[in-house]
Amino acid sequence: MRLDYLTIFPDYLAPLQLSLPGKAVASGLLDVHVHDLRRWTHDRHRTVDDTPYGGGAGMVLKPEPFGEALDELLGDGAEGVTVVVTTPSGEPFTQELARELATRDRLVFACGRYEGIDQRVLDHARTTAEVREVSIGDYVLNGGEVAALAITEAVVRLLPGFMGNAQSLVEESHEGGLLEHPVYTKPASWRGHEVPPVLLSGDHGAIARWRRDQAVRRTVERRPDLLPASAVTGDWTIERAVRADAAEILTLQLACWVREAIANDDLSIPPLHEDLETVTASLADWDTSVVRVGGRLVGSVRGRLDGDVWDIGRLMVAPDLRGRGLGRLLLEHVQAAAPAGAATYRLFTGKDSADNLRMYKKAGFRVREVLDGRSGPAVLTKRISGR
Ligand code: 97T
Repeated sequence: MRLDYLTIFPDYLAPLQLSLPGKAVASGLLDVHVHDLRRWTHDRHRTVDDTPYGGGAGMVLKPEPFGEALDELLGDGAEGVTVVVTTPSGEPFTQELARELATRDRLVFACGRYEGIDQRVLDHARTTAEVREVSIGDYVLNGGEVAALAITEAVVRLLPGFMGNAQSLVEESHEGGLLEHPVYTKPASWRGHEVPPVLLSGDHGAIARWRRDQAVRRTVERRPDLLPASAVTGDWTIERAVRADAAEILTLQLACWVREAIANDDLSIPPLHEDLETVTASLADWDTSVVRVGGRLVGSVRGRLDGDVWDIGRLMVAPDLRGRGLGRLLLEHVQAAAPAGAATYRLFTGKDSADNLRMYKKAGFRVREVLDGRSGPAVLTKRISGR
């Protein structure tokens, strides 16, 4: 595979000559070329950037140097070549994309700096080669060089013949799967910390179960976004509540609003003081939905019309299933249930319920007022689009 890099800081790419890529170069597997973008400038100051049209801060990399560089590197036949433009606004770099790039004959990395590269460079390159704008994560770098290095390492280790990549099949479990379980080696006791005894038991079934459990726990804790929707809720259903649901709704309601009461330092909130009769009666006054997982009631929400306002309330999710999008799902569901006469959604939440407020704001709700002076709940509203 041939790799080209266009950069105004060629020294930044020195690591390519070292260690693993370096060995792959020595073995003839890789052909690496780092180019100083200024080679394709013609003025005395070797200018590569200019101010943005339309104004604004920062500088934009001029089209001419990149254009001439790509003309030279791509020639007219760019079959099998992918131009990789590293940019914070690119598609996310993943193991899947690494595998795709590893199938190409050549990669040409265009490392951006400043506010980016004149868009026409990419538009023009697309007329002859495949162009991928790629981001390595949601954070800001000074330039694309480090991103290009990260992409290079992930791609090169997948190339057939790259040292020790026979195990790569195993490692690809990362994509879409669970995070890895923790690992330990000798000694069994170190500075007062013990290796979990199950790993010393010789019981391979127990070890496999423990590792799987650890992997799931880590994933739930650190990367709930990796969990498939089915893992969020197993086999879930969302249905209109019936009278027989009242007791379970009350139980979940008490569990959820104790948390609310603590977060807002207020034990007087109504959901904590209702009895079964009140909840049962409310099912007649409100359009209430419940989510069940494997038969268990784990979430609920309700809505009802007040003039042209669709009041949303009692959005609750079982404590062990928080952070997996179930609340958002219920909120979507109850909004979709608003009848034709509704023009605005309205809901209440504790003014100090940070997680709730964040979710509602993300869904487009805005705080209108805080009732009862400082202490009361916040009222949030959102216009129903097109009404
Ligand atoms: O932040 C950047 C600045 C320039 C070029 C690339 C990046 C970047 O790429 N992935 C994340 C950030």
